[in-house]
Amino acid sequence: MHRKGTLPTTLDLFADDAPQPPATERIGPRSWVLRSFALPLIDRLLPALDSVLAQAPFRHMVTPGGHTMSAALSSCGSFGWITSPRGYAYSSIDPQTGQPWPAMPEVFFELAQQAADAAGFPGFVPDACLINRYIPGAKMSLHQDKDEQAYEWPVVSVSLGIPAMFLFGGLARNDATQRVPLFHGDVVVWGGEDRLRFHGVMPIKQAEHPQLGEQRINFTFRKAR
Ligand code: MD6
Ligand code: FE
Repeated sequence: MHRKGTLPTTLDLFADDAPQPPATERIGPRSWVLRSFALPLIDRLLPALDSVLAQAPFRHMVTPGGHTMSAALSSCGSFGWITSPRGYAYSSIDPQTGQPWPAMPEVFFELAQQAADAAGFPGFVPDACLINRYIPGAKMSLHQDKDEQAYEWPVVSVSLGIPAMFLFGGLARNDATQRVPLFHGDVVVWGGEDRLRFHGVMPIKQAEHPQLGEQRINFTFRKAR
């Protein structure tokens, strides 16, 4: 798309003939990475996130084993994910404020539903959205998402801010893991036979994002009940 007499601009990188990474990558039989899928909604997502966090600020939860998680957590929707000495659970009350969790913003819901639909799970109605914040050095150890009552629905995971290396394993803790780099706007959806696969996040590398600064924000949408 070079026009004679004009300098090439960065827009040329996105010209039709430039090599582009695939927009959708399959990482399991029913698991997909939807590249940049959240970007069309980003101008609505960020203010909605701020308003949720004003009502339910990030906090570092302590696992039943006594470890403080390096990622800070909040939630919105009917149910939030909490830790306690008795284990992990979904609760309709934020233990830090004694109030119900903030409602799930409409734009969050739209994004989760569109992504689930695109990945072959139409009709997804999430009732819980966990919000994780990672600063450089924070990580998430390999785990399964198994505190929900509705495994027939997928998990929809949205990455914003600085990049992460996501680890996607198998149904057994010791199964080999794939490394999947995730960038601002990418959405991962998995369900069906993949729903209980182990996964985690490697320690986040130092970086700065123009809109979000030195942090990665991850939303995971689930149907908890
Ligand atoms: C994260 N995500 O990406 C952590 N769980 O920050 C998760 O633990 C996760 O991304 C279930 C499904 C998708 C996820
Ligand atoms: Fe998880």
